[in-house]
Amino acid sequence: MKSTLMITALATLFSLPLQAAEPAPLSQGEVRKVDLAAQKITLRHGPIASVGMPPMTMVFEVGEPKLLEGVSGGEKVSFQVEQRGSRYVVTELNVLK
Ligand SMILES: [Cu+2]
Repeated sequence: MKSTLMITALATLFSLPLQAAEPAPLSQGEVRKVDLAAQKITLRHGPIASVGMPPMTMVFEVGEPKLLEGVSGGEKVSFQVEQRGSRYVVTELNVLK
């Protein structure tokens, strides 16, 4: 009986930090333009809850150049955005097939 309680307590302790560390859900968008040289991407995006942004078309910086590899205009993507000061940086980008 006592050990069951202990296991439950441990499970609770360990699951809380895991939930807190979960990344924000991905946002959806469509690629308008890719600028490899400037490491920028123009996306028409849906709402981005993680940074409180409504749907719009805008230019994002890209965290790593390799995120833009094989990405071209017209493709649907899911992506993650991080706000760094006044800049919005795409940190994850997946082309949706
Ligand atoms: Cu925006």
